[in-house]
Amino acid sequence: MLTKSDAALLSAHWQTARFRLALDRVQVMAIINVTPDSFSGGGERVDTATALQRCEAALQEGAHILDIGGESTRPGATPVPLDEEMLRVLPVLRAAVTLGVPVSVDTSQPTLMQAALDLGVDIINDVRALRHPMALQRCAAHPLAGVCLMHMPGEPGTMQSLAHYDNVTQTVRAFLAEQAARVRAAGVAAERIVLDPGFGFGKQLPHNLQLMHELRQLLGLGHPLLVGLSRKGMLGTLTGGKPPQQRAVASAVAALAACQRGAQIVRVHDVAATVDALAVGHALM
Ligand code: HH2
Repeated sequence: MLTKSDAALLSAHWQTARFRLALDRVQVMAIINVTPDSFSGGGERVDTATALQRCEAALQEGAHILDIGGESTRPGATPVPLDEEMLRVLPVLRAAVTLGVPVSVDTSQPTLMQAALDLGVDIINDVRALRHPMALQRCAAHPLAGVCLMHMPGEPGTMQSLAHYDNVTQTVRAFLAEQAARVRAAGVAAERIVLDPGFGFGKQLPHNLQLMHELRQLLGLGHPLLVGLSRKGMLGTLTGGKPPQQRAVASAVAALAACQRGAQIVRVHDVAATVDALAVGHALM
């Protein structure tokens, strides 16, 4: 549970392109993967109509934000060529921005960021924290778009070999502080920026657990925290080897635990289970 002094560090709003999101209630960000190779999915190719049905279902279940991505970043994933990522994602974004809710694009590619912002997308969610050349400039040139900056050492192909830390929380905190300062210095207002410790990205189970236990230490950075624990490998391990599609309960519990430590946005596959867990957790605690 948050102490009073921790609670004082929570943010009131997240400014995004079309919506100023009030963070007095946790924002549930639904994951819409338009990838044939996501760790959490069935390995099938997802067409635009199917992706849109998933968006509508997620909203019915209570999602507040749609996060649409065309590149798998699971450990060992190979990069997707830019034109393929654009082909997968842009038609879905074009339709999603008509649904009346904030839309996020999960990408590190500046060209796709620009195309998405031109379509009216609200948030750039970049697991590489806008470190590709021109990514920061594209976001800074927009007056309002929200950005999510995540901690990941190296690239998805190599990150698990970089999972060595003296103190993972201190390393992640220092990284996020530096990236947020860099993004603010480029002209992105503080209220547009959220930070994400990057659970599972270049981290082993003990690192993920330590980060979760010490999540409050990231509150003092002055930005809202977004966490993505949904269906991740650590939950497979903790549930005795359950496959990704059977990790909904574990994911909802993990989301609630993160929110009790100050996370204000949760990125999830299982929206209905998460919404229930947060509602009950909020009422009981
Ligand atoms: N995790 C994944 C992808 N994008 N973005 C943020 N901000 N935080 C995360 O933890 C995060 C993320 C990986 O999960 P998923 O999209 O389900 O899998 P894949 O990358 O295999 O498509």
